Amino acid sequence: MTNLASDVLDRLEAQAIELPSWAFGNSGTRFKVFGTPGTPRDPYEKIADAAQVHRYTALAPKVALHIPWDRVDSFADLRRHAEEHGVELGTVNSNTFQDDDYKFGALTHEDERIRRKAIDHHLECIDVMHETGSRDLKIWLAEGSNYPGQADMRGRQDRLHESLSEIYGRLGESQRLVLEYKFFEPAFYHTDVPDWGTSYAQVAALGDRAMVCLDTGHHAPGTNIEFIVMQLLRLGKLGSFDFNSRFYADDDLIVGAADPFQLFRILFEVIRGGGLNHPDVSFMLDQCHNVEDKIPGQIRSVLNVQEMTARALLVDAEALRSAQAAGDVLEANRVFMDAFYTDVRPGLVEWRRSRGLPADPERAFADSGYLAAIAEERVGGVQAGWGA
Ligand code: AOS
Ligand code: ZN
Repeated sequence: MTNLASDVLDRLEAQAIELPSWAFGNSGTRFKVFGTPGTPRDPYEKIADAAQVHRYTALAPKVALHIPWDRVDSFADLRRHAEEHGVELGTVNSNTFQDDDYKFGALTHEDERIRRKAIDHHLECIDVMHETGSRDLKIWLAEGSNYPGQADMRGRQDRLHESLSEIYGRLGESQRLVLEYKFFEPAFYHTDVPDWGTSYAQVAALGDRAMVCLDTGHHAPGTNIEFIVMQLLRLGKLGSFDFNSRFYADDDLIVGAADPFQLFRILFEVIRGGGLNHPDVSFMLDQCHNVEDKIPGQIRSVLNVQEMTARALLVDAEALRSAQAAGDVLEANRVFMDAFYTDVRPGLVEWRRSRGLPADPERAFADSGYLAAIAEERVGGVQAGWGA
C-alpha cells in the first residue's frame, strides 16, 4: 500500500486535463468507422459526455472544441450548457485540413485568396474564443508536399510567418496561439511544421503569447520526447500537450496504453522543468476511440495521466541529483526506476475517497447506466464523427 505524501497529494489536487470534443464522436481508420449507439449528434451531447469524465474523476474540467466540427448557433449558449454540466470550454482548434481549397496548403498556400480564406478561418476561431472564454487557439497544419521539387519550401515558411503574424495580431491580451508540429501525414515528403524546432522558430518570431504544442504521437519512432519537453520548458515555450499513445504512426490511442514508461519520463521532465500545474502548460488529450467505448476510454486516459504523474512525483530528486553529480550511473537509474515501479494505485484510491469520488471511477461509471441511457435516448439524427 502506497501512502502518498501530502505534498504529492497537494500537487495532484491541482491537476487538470482537457478533453477533446472529437473523442466523443465516432472515428476509425481509413478502412472503417464503427458507429456506437448513443454517440453524440451535436456539440451539446459531446459536452454532456465529457462532463461524465470529470464527474467521476475530478480531473477533466475543460473540453476543447474543433471548428467547424463544433460550430453552433450560439457559443454563449454552448458555454452556459457546459457550465450547467460542471465543465468549461477550453482550447479552440482550427481546421484547415478538410476543404478542397487546401489541397496544396492553407496558411502557406501560393494563392493569396486561399491564404486569406485560411487566415479568416482562424480569425473566426478567435471570435469563437471570445464567446467561449477560451484562452488558447491551437493550430495544426496538414501542409506540405509529397514529391521533391513539388513545392518551394522556403517560400512556404515565409508565407507561414506572415499568416501566423496576422492571426497572432488579432488575439486578445489574455489569449495565446499554440502551434502543433507533426513530422509526416498527410504530406509525406516535406511537412511545413514537421518538428519542435520549426514550431519554436515560428512562434518565437511572433511573441510571448505564441507557444509550441507537443502531440506525443507526432514523432519518429525512438525519438526522445522527454528531451524535447525539457528543452521547450527551458526555453519557456511549452504551451500544451496533446497526449495520446502510438505503436506505429499517429495512432491516437489511449495515453499511457502503449508505453507507460515513456509517459512517466515525460511527466518527470514536466515536474523537473516546473511545468506541472503551471498556467503556461496545458495538459490536453488528442485521442480517438475507434473500437472501445468513448467515455470509459477518456476516463481511463485521465486516470493514466494522474497515475504516472503521481509516480513521477515520487522520484527522490535529492537522491537523484547527488547520484548524478557523483557520476553514480546505477544509483541514479535505480532512484528513477524505484519511483516508476511504485504502485500508487492504493494511494490514489484514498485520494479519491477523501474527495467523495468513487474509488473506482471506471466501475462507478459502468454501474451508472449512462451508456444504456444515451443509447436509448439518442435515436435519430446523425452521429458526430471525424468531420461532423
Ligand atoms: C492531427 O494529427 C493533430 O494531432 C491535431 O491536433 C488535430 O487537430 C486533431 O487530431 C483532430 O483531428
Ligand atoms: Zn494533436
